[in-house]
Amino acid sequence: MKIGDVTTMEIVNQVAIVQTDAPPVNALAAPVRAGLVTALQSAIADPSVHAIVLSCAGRTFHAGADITELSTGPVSPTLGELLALLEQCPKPVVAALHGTTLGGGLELALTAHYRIAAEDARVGLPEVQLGLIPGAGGTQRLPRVCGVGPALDIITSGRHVNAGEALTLGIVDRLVPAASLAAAAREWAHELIATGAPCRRVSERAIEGTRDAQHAVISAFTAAQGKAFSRLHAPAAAIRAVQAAVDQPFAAGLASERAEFVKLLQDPQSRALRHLFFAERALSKSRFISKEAAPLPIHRVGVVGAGTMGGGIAMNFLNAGIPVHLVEVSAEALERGLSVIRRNYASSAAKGKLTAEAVTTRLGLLASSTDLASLSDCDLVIEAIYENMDAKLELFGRLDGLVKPSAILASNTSYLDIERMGQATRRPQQVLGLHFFSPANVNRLLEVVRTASASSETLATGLAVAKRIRKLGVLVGNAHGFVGNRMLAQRQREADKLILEGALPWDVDRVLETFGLPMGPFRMRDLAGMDIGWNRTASASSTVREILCEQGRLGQKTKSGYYDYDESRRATPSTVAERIVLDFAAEHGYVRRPISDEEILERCLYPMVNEGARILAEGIAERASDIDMVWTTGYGWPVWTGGPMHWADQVGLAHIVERLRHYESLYGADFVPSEHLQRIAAAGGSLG
Ligand code: T1G
Repeated sequence: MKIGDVTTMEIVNQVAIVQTDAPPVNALAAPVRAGLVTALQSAIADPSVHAIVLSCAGRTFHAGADITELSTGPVSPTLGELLALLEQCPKPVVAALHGTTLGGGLELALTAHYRIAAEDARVGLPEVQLGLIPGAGGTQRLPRVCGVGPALDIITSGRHVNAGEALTLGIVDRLVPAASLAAAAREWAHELIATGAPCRRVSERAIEGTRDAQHAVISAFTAAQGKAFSRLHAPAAAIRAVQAAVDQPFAAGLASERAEFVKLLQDPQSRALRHLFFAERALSKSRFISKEAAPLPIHRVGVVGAGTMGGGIAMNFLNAGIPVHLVEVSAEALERGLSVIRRNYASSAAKGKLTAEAVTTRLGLLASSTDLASLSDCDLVIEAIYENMDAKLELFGRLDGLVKPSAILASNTSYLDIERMGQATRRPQQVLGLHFFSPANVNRLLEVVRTASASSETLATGLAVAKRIRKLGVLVGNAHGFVGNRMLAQRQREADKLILEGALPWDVDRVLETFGLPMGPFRMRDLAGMDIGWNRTASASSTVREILCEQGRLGQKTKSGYYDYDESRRATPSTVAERIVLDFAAEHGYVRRPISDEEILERCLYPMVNEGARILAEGIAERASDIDMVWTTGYGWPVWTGGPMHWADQVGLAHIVERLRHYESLYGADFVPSEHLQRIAAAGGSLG
């Protein structure tokens, strides 16, 4: 019978079967909590009920608290109130877990007296990924079922634990095939009744090991993390909460956990990470893709160009089990490309990341030739040839005549006009950009570039392909540099100017790496290779970068660039590079001056925000949060700031506009605040 909006309860042979049906993931929102409280109260009061089963319909048992509610105040019955009622229930309660039982869902299950799970279920406490810690007893109960060490690992990593490991750790008591979970849970409840089983409360259990041993585990774990958690607040809070579980009685430990949780709830880091949680899920919704648009099935992929990018692109599809045909202009170039792919797989196998048979399977899906016609049966062909528009136009024209009518043609270009490439074919509606980021087989970002002609089906296919090869697909407009590189250019320009005006490359890198970027612009150039886009014949010592290339200082691969590199690629600021910078600045009339870290940061990042505002105003990105996803996923922008646009909103747009105007007065047009940014700032609004 219906107990609440999303809750039903059936009483069958003295067992109350409570089921929640609140798609999409049975999040523990207010109606769900209210239904469970009502059901428990009713079952407790009903003398015909001797045991209770808690279950969910749909794809998963409760996947956590409702994250959307976290930004608003708690609504009664709170999760804490529900779990207190559950904990004190005088009749045995069995939680039947399937799907992904996460966060508050697992905390609810741990408060039940017994736990049975489907063999393919997963459990976890991923709150740290939201900048939080479990706030409903997870840090107190998990150590009591699996010990301090595994609890610290699970809570501070937020990782999912598969059913087998959960059984081994004692998080769940029984595993059954998914199809028989409901029946097995019912039968177990009957068994508990028949055997007079107690209400086994986790809160009443002691944590395994002596107090000293538990402290030793916590100390060792903390030490082992090193700097892994240095910038994030939640993991350290989680460790403190687990420490409280060890040192304090349950009720006091629960209060300590609550205090840590409430503090994190207000923490800007958690707001930023919760922003990114929803930002990622918004990506699949686009006004440019009709809801009826069905992605084209992709059974075979062609890749033209077996260079660094082409080879990496091909690996993504091989890794997803999709056959690839790789084409190059010559046998030598093809062999070079194939050997890089083989070497990458061999390296993964050597590191234990792939088994030998997995490598064999993947390479078995790879065909190659120097003949474009061999792509005739591909459903998707991606060109990854050199960045030359004429060459790409000619290639698209040839491909158009060779591949099947339904095939989609994609370009991996970093900044060229893909609509023009589409117009070189008779199928512009089936042409789009698939802009991979180096290293193509590792970097999770994929800009799916929407041309004016591309159909909904083509765009839907682009996003579906991204998901299938485990990339984060961000739909972007067809403008020079799309989103990521267009904003990156702003930062690179300022970085190059700053080292002539008074800073040195390692000053700029230090400031941006201290901000949280994994690598500053100069260290990044050394890594990628200084000679990308460098023309040896035309090079005329016109920039510091040209001079470094002319002197063979191509970066890490030559053990010298802006930095010098030792055998293990450790970087040291190069006195040679410093001399080149200083001489170049002198020859070009720069009067060097001390430049503050604040100026370096503002001049590198605020123009990026400004460009992001232009990108939004032009519709090249549909949402500010899309830009945040591009930068946090593809460039390592620190997730705890939420991405450049969320971060700008926190810094304050009026302040950013004021600082841009200040730099405009000193350095001119590069700093003119965009119309969009000024308008939002003046209105006291936000980009996101
Ligand atoms: N709250 C609200 N909405 C949620 C949600 C949640 N916990 N989880 C998912 N959704 C929505 C999501 O926004 C999307 O909506 C749809 O469900 C499908 O999600 C006290 C405080 C469960 C593994 O962190 O990891 O408990 O876009 O696309 O790929 O200690 O969702 O369709 O409108 O991701 O199949 C802890 C977060 C919360 C789990 C399913 N729990 N969710 O993945 O689908 S904090 C989590 C996930 C907490 C307590 C604390 C995944 C998933 P829409 P999806 P999926």
